[in-house]
Amino acid sequence: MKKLIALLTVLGASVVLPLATQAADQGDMGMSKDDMKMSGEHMGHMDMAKSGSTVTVTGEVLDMACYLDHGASGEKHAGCAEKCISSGLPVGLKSADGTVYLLIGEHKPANAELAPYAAKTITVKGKFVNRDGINLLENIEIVK
Ligand SMILES: [Cu+2]
Repeated sequence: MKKLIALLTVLGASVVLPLATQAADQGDMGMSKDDMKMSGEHMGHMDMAKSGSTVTVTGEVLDMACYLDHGASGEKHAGCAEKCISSGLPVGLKSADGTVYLLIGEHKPANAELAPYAAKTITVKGKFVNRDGINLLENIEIVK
């Protein structure tokens, strides 16, 4: 445990988080043991970001319905993704490290703004939260 905290401190201190504008605070991150295990095994650098911090993430805009159902993403699925997102289905962002985030606005959907970017790569700024293994970026702003 001490070793892990030391590692996180090093990562946080050395801006190894290319996608996060704000690295996690050093030290205990308020995570349970299970969260820690998960970040080590499955998650990229981004996940070192502290829940509640503002981050900037670049990734592909996903239609979560088709992505979760049959892994649909990319160019070939762009048309369907745009339809699905326009219709109000959940929107995601898949970063280069493979981490997927749900995207929402400030207590409202962001689908209308995001639909034109379906299957395209954009950069989004928002408040990062992770609960029960699910990543959320809220109050999002499309940076580019
Ligand atoms: Cu779709």
